[in-house]
Order: sequence, then structure tokens, then C-alpha cells
Amino acid sequence: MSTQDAHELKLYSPPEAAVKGAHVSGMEAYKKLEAEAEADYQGYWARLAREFLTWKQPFTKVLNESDAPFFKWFEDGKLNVSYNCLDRNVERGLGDKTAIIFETDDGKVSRVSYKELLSRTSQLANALKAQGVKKGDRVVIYMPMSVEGVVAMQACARIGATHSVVFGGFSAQSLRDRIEDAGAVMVITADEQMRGGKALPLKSIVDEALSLGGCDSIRNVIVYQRTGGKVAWNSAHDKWLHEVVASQPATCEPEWVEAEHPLFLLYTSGSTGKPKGVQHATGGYLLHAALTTKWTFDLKDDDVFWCTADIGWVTGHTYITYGPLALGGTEVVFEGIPTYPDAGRFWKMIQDHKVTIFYTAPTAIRSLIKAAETNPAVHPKNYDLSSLRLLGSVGEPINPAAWEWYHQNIGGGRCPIVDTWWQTETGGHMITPLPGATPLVPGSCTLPFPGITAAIVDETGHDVPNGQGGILVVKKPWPSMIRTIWGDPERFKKSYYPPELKGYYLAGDGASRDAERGYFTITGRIDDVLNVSGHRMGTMEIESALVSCTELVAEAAVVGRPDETTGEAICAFVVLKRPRPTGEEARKIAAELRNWVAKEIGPIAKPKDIRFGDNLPKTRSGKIMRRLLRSIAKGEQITQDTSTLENPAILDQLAQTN
Ligand code: 7RM
Repeated sequence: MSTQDAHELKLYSPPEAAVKGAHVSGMEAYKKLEAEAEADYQGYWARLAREFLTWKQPFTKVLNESDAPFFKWFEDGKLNVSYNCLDRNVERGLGDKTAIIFETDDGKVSRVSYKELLSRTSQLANALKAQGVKKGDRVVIYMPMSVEGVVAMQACARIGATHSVVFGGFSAQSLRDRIEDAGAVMVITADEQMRGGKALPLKSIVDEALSLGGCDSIRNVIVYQRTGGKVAWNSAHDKWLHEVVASQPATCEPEWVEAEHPLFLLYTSGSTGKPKGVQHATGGYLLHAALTTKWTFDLKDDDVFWCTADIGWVTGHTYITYGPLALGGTEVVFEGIPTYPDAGRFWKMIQDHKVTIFYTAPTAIRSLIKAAETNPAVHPKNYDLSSLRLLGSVGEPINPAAWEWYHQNIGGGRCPIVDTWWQTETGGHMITPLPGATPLVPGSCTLPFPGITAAIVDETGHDVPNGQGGILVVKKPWPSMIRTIWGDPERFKKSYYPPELKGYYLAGDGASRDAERGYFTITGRIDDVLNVSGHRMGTMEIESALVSCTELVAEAAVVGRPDETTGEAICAFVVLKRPRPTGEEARKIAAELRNWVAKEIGPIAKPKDIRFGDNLPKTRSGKIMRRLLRSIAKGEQITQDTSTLENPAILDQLAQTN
């Protein structure tokens, strides 16, 4: 790949091999698509929706803006997602093609063809119907990474049930909250999940969630037997998955739903309150899932695609369960973790399965860099990674040093890296390079996906000139956008369409564009949302979890601080109901509180640092000054104005680590 200096930024032009035969080949092709969308926005999306999706009933209306910001796309069209991902590929002659290469935590490999995926999905769909699940019902999926997890999602889509996948790392309390908020009628789970050689319970967490109350809507719990580990059984509502599907036929007529029918809810953290149920629609979402998989990953028939995300996150939804299957692709699904049995696992799997397109998160890359530096045996140079032709990054900003390492050591200097910026709410890629078109700058997600009107504005919604930072917005609605927050349309409006932004979608990130190319660089969240290892966490959620430990905690404030490996780390400032502890006692209580948070939310929310104070820095009107806490967490000298502070002495105390 050719490099040249553009000011101090390195520029990587797409290599010849990536340009040739690419679905979007060359910058002119990209510009042509942008121009098409600009000239006739609705016509552009309508053309793609007809090309990429098979409709049972074609749509005649494209975009309905009459109830903005509650936009509707393709509203009089009808389709079915699972038909588009499975039946359609079988009908096209891909029945025997491998859809999924599944590898377990302990390295067992199995292959599932499109034909088989269709019959397993149909059987489960029939079983769900037999259990009384109907179109529009919500089904919570709390599953390990598995073929069954993908099948469960597809089966819901097949019968028009709205799934809500909850990541297997969330606690009983978090699971309970989501079941209650969604009013789910069923949970699909597994006895246990295997991660890093350890069996971790799932079913017993479901049992605990149900016992916490508020889950009266649940009628059945379907349990996939993954390990055969012991589980408690409530014969009133527990059923083994293998038993409920055994008697079901392997065909099931898809439920043809309106394009706006809710395909799924996915809970994500916001700056205030409980996680919100992001609601996605069927038609627009599937269009963008398929379209971005094709153009951003340049997916071809003979590719082996591997997205390492969990199906519990939006990345797993769009780039495991839906996008690659909608295109008839072959993909790897992995049960385990990148560091088991050692930190060479990803590289070994790329070698074994001849992966051609690899999509992972910067936090994984950074931790594997560290591992390779400390243990030469797991360095990627020990593996044959020559099958790779394209790399991707998602979830958080990728720092240029990690980018260069990824490019050189994993991509052999020949594979473009698509740094894809998007969110749970956007459904799919929004700002990203296209590998056969866009020259790359490490650390920049480059340019909007064709048709996506991303821009940077100031607090009043006015465009900010290139070279300056501002608020990242999307000016026009797009097909795969969030439709509402489940059960809380007012919160949807308030969070994403604040009146001062002139009807633009507010992403919640800060960004800038460089003066020369207009390339976007994401600078991070502008709200109280943290990004820890690519996982979104609300500071308020963690604070609520801490203060819910009423025996110990009087008050808590949570901020983020930069972390070399995880991007951001959670830092909690806590005032106890007892005198401020120091030394051994402080460490003991900190450990207790970390476990408490893990129990309340999940291990991913454990604060890395916990500092104790007699008080928190507050203004005279009683507001906690988080800006100061952020500086303290970073270990910075306080240079800000502290004159409005009621209790300035507290700063020195909080600066002390345990
Ligand atoms: C896909 C996903 C969304 C938040 C988003 C950003 C951050 C995601 C990038 C990124 C810089 C990227 N969904 N983010 N991708 N920041 N560069 N390529 O991550 O809903 O869980 O998180 O993640 O802050 O707002 S998410």
C-alpha cells in the first residue's frame, strides 16, 4: 500500500487489489453514489431497497415525514427478514453453501448450511408459535454466542415477534429491568455459557431475574442445552429447546410484516436514567444491514467474514445475524474469548478458517498488542494470515498507533482498514471508508456512507467549518435509524431531536473534520456516556448502582478517564456512610463495591478506580463538579477555576489513590 505524508498525517491510498472488482470501485464511484442521493434522496434509497430486499408486497411510499421525528420508511411494503436471509438464498441455489462456521470455546468446529439454518429457524419458529408467541410479542434472548442464538433471533423475525437480546454478561437485575420494560412474553436462554474454559450460568440468572419480580408477562423460558450443567427446573414454564423443536415441522410460512414493524429492541445506555430500548424497524434496518455489509466490507460470494462482536450488541445483530446472511455470505461465529487458550486465538482462527474479512474492536487489538509484546509465542507473525484482504474496526476511536500495528501485523500492510463509526441507534455504518475507494488516514473514520448526511454543527445547529470541532449530527432521516425508545417516545425526542438542532439527529458524539479532505475524526461522547472497551455505560447507571448499596454508600459520582487498553476506564468517587477509609480498609471496601456493581449491572460496569472522600466537590448550589472529578481521575493538576466550589479542600483528598 502506498503511503505519503499529507501534512503530518499519513495517507494510505486503496491498493490496486482492493480497487479492482470492488462493489464501490474508486473515489469516482463513491462520489457518483453521493451525487445520486443528493439529487434524489428518496429515489436513491428506494432503488437500493428494491435491489437489496425481496418484498412480498412492494412499497409505493418511500419516506413519510409527516410525524417527524417519527419517520417511516417504505411503510406500505411488506417483507420478512428471515425470508430475506434464508429462504431467498436457498431459492437462489445457495442451500448447500456454508452460512456459519461455528467454533466453540474449546475449539470444536461445525458448519451450518443455508438449508440447515432455514430448517432450524423454521422449526424454532413453529415451536415459538406453539408456545403462544404472536406477531408483535417481545421475546428476550439471553444466550451464549452460538448458532442457536442466531437461530433464535431469526425465528423471532420469521413470526414477527420482536426480539430483545440481552448480553450474557448482564446481571439478573439488568435482565429483569429489560424483561419488565419490554413486557416480554418469553425468555430464550441456555443452561450455561462457556467462556475461556469456564462454564458461566445463564439459566440460573434468568431464574434469579424472574424471582426479583416485575416479570409477570413471561409465560415460558426456553432453554438451549449447551453444557448439560445442572439447572433448577420450574416445570410450569421451563422447556428444553431440543424438546420443543423435536416435533415441529422444518418448514414455516414467514409472517409478512409491514416495513415499519419492530424487528427488535436493543437496550443501550444514555446519559440519564435506565437503559433505553432502542426500537428498530424491519425494512429500513435490513436494507442498511445488507447494503453496508456489501459496500463497507465489499463482501463477495467466496469471502469468509468474521465479526468478533457478541450478538448481545448491535454489531452482532447487524454484522452477524442479519447483514452477512442477507447477502448469502459465509461467516465465522465464535463462542469464546480472544485470550483463551492464549492470546493467539484470533490469529489461529483466521488461519484455520481462511478468514478474508476481519472486524473487531480497538480494545481487543490493543490488548492483543500488549499480549504479543509480552509473549512472543502469541505474536501474529507465528500465524498465516495471508487469507485476509480487509480489516475493520468498531466501537470506539482507534488510536493511530493501534491502527498502524493492526495494518502491519494483521493486515500485512496490504489490507485496508475500515474504521466504522455508528451506534446502536443508527442500525449500521454511518461514517466509514469504502475499501476500494477511500484513501485512509489512521484514526479517522473518513467520510459518510453514501446517502448518509453526517455533519458537524455548533450548539445552535449551524455548520462548523472544516478544521473545527463540534457536535456530530445527521441532517436527514435514513432507513435504518432508531424509530423510537420503547414505551417512551418523549425521551426519544428529547435525546435525539433537541429543538435547538433544527431537526437534525443528535448522535451524542463530538467530532471534527480536517480542513483538507473533510475527513471525520470522532473525539468521543459529549454526554455522560462512557465507552469502556467499546461498551456503552451511563455514568448515572453506575452511580445508581453504587448508591443502591444503602448500607455503605451515601453518595457517588462516576466519571471516565482515558485508559491505554480499554479506551476509557470507570472512576468512581464515593462518600461512605462511615468515616472515610484509608489503606487496607479502603481497598477492602473498594473491592466490595466493585462486586456490588457487577451484581447490579454486570462485570463490564465495575469501576477500575474507587476513591473515597468525606464529601464531593460541589458548587454552592449543590451541583457535583464533574469537570473537576474528571481532572482528578486523570491525575491532572487542577487549573480550572474553583472559586464557585463550596469545599475546595476536598480536591486534595480525592486526588489520593488507595
Ligand atoms: C457500533 C457501536 C456507540 C458509540 C458511539 C461512539 C463510539 C463507535 C466508533 C466510535 C469512534 C468509531 N454501537 N464509536 N464506533 N467512536 N470511532 N469507529 O459501537 O451504541 O454500542 O456505541 O461508540 O461514541 O456513539 S454503540
